[in-house]
Amino acid sequence: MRRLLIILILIYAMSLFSEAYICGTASDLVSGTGIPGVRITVTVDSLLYIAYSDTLGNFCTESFSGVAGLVFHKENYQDFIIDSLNVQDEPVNITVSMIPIALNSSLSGFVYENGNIAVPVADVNVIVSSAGNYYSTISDSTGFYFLQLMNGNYNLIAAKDGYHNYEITGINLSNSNRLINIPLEKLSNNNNFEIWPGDTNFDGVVDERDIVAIGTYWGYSGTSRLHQGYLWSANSYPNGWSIPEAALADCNGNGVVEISDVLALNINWNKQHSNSTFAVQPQNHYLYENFQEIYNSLGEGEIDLRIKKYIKENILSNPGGFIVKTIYPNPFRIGNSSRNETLSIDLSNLSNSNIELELFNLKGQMVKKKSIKGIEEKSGKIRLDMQNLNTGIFLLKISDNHKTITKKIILIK
Ligand SMILES: [Ca+2]
Ligand SMILES: [Ca+2]
Repeated sequence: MRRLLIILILIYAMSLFSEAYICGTASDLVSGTGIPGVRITVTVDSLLYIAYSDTLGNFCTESFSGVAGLVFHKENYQDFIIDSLNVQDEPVNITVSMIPIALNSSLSGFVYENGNIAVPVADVNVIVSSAGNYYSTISDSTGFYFLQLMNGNYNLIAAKDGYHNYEITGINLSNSNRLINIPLEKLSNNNNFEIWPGDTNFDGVVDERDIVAIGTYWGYSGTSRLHQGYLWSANSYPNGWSIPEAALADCNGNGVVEISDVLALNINWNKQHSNSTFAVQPQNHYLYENFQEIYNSLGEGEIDLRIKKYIKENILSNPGGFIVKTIYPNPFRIGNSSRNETLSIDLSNLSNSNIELELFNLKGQMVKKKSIKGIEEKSGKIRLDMQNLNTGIFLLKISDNHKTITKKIILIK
């Protein structure tokens, strides 16, 4: 009894001095969702602790202090092992991505620009096919793509607007993981932009809509322009920007998109040029916080107030932008004339804006286009006529004034 009491006191004393613990999330590398029921075995010296992740994949170990070894184990996943993790006075937060072993091969690599590994290309559609089955993913901000696949022979196509497609045929996967880097080459016409300081969307006039590209590419940097400043004249496009549209947002040409570029809208407000042949849409999804920062830094002058009003009504009131709820049917079956050959795109969280649909084949050629202006409803269905198309993979680009979403559409017989 007395001995038990001493042990209890010892355990209590240890808990007083061992404040640190490890918490975190175990998630599936492919789907990104949390994995419930992962057994986390923690070994510290000769002590052993076991914890399990909850329904969301979150876990916390008991308190301890020292250098721990961790093993994450769950059926149908490769064990995830951390050899040594030093846990002293502070709680440690970790995220582990576990690799499913239900499928036995993977294809991964980096998409980078023109053979230059230092410039990753994000948002590239990587589509692989084998015997009529298609699998796809989109490269992340580091250019990394990952696909878990069955054994077999695959063809790969990487596609992104503004770049030549890249194709590889006959990739053999058999119980092994392949790393294939993809060099993407830019289409040369990206360098044909002229830069008029303030007209960031290149529609020929400086107005409040030009704030969208500045907020979208806030903080982006590239090479500076030959002639810097706000003078209303055509400047040639400087090479060295990973996203060409971001160079247009660098209004003063100092090589970075920041607050001084907003000044170009004030200085050149309502000025026009007739050199625009097309308006440029920002390619990436905008970050709400960037527009909030711009909004907060604007003053009370007439032009500033107009820009603020535009930001408030079109962006801040609509955080996250529009959402594509469903696209139906996809795969789309063609060649049956008794059916109504339209694709139905169900959108929500719309702001009062224009929606543009553009359908591209994998050669980058636009095969269908539809514009709808002045939408007042918050959600709705848009129908796209799909007649006269062949089977294959198509990319549907859905844009409003400040966001673009690209979805893959498969046409089958
Ligand atoms: Ca403009
Ligand atoms: Ca700048």
